Amino acid sequence: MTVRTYIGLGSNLGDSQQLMAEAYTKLAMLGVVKASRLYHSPPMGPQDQPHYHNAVVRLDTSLTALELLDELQKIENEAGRVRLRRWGERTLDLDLLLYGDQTIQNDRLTIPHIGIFERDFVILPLLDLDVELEIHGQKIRETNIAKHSQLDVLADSSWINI
Ligand code: ROI
Repeated sequence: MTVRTYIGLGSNLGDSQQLMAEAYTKLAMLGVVKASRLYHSPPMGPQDQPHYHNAVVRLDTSLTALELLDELQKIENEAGRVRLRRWGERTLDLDLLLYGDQTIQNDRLTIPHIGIFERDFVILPLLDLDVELEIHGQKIRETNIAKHSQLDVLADSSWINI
C-alpha cells in the first residue's frame, strides 16, 4: 500500500539546482517519484535575500508520514542545511505538503502544510504534477493564486538530470 505525497523543495543559497537534483535522486529511493518544473521565485519574507529556486516532487511511498519526515530532515542535513535567520535564506528546505488526503496535526507535522494556498511557488508546481489536484475538496487550479500568479520557469522537469 502506497500513499501519494507531495514535497516542496526550496533553496536560495549555494548551487540550488544541484542541491535540489541531488535531493530528487534521494527521494527516488523512497518510492516512485515525479518532478514538477523548476521555478524562480521572489522571496517570501525579508526582501534582501536572493530569489529562490522552487519545485515540487510527487512521491508514492509506503513510508508513514513521520518516517518520511525523518527522511526529509536527513536529506536536508546531508545538503549541509544552513538557515541564516527566520524567514531567511537557506540551502535546502524540504516541506511535506500533502500526505494522501490525510489531515495530520502533531508536534512535528501539520498536513496539509500551512500556507500552501498563499504560496504560488507551491501551487504552480503542484499544478504541473496534477491539474485536477484538490485539497479538502478545493480544486487548486480554481484558486485566485493559481489563476493570477506568474513565476519564471527556469527549466522543464528535466532539471533533475544534472
Ligand atoms: N520564499 C520563496 N520564494 N520560496 C521559498 O521556498 C521560501 N521558503 C521559505 C520562506 C523564507 C518562507 N520564503 C520563501 O521558507
